Amino acid sequence: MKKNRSSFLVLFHHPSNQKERTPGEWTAGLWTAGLRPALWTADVPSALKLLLILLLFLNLQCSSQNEVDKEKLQQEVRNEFLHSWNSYKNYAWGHDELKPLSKSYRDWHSVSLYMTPVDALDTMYLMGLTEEADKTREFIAANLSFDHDIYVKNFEIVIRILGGLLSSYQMTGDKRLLVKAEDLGLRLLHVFDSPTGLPYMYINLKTGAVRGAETNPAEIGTLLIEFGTLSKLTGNPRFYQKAKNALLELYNRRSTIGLVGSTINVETGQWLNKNSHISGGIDSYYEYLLKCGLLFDDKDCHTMWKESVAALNKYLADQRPTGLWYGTVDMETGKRIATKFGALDAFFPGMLALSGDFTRAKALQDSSYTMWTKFGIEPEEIDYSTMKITYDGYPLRPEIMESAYYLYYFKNDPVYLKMGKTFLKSLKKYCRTRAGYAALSSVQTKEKKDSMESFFLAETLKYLYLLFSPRETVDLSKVVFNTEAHPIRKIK
Ligand code: DMJ
Repeated sequence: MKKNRSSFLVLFHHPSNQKERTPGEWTAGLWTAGLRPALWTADVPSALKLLLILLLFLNLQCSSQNEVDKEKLQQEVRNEFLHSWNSYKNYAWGHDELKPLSKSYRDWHSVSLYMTPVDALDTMYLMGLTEEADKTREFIAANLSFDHDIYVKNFEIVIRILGGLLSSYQMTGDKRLLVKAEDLGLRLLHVFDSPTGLPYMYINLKTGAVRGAETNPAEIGTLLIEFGTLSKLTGNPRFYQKAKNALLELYNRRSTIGLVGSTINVETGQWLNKNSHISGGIDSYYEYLLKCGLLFDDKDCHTMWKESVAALNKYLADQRPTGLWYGTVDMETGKRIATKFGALDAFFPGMLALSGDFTRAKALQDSSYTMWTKFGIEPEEIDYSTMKITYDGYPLRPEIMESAYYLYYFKNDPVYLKMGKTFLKSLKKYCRTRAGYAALSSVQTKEKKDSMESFFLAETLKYLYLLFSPRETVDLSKVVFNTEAHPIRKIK
């Protein structure tokens, strides 16, 4: 147990920050490097001396305002995590989610699956909240059970619960988490029992009965990181095979121009909606093509990603005066149907960066940032041809922070730290409550909603924390994040 834990934490150490030189420091450096005495003793008229001193002072002021104190911001994010987590503990302990306005709770089903604790556990370890994490891990190990007669959404349970258990198992070596993950995986396997092998949307955890034949690429294609890792850790190849087969079956139903639609029937394999985009319902299908190639060195995934992203860049990418966007087109013809982009689409700059396409990644992140700053905080969806909101509301989503993290990780450009600072400031200004953080029902009125999704602790605050942390905190050559930000270590 100890061996596993220490080997994983190698990827999560916190060396002291290597300070970058800011313009302010360079100026101050000139003083210590001898400019000051030279200026002071030179034969310069007093008025000019005064002017130079004033300019120097203004420069220092300006620089310190632009400077981003990473360590301070990292601690600030950690404090906000603790504020949210303690509020969950005070008002919703043992339930799936905190309701921050009514100071109560919400369960997704008739019994709790401890969505928030399982989702938040690896964030605590990453933040160094070890004592709290260990207590939470004990609670999960003692209480989490899947032996319930409830229908769950396969996708959500896989990314939040299975992903959370696997990641925390890899971090701690606590076998009890792996046993639970395997139990869950075995219960979920029936989801693939369709005539095509494409998974149904819902499954009964006790009986294995399935329902929901009409589903989408994200729910089909966002399973392989978790199921594949389960195979590697348990030695049972079925998990990998079933999830990989589903991915291939979906990919093989792409159009002749290489795109997938929004809705498909898993029994007939027919497309029911042919709108193609990178938003909710499709987004993480593309994410997993890329990441499964990286995590498992799976050549099929590499090929599927390369061909898919080429089609996305050719048909969905839309360069406008307002910036680069990715809109909606018909999957068969490539004809543009809508000019919509939203909070969920904001994951894509991160994927472009992870795949090495920094030009598009930077441009698209700039567009996402415009969307955030135009309204003070990002709306769920805008029409980028008019820059008007088409879907109000902000459910505390992480994608824009996720992309800032990847871009900063690879490019080390302080502009992404400044973006992060803005995100944190807006979150605190508009979403913070006395009991945790609340979603917004409208980003225009800033009216709050009684909801704090578990991904706020699993993803939003984790990516913000990592953005301000030393680069080495997570080694992206050894670790891949699942779509719920659970770090999964490559297994040889
Ligand atoms: C999370 O559950 C996951 O990131 C998923 O891929 C998309 N939606 C939410 C966050 O916005």
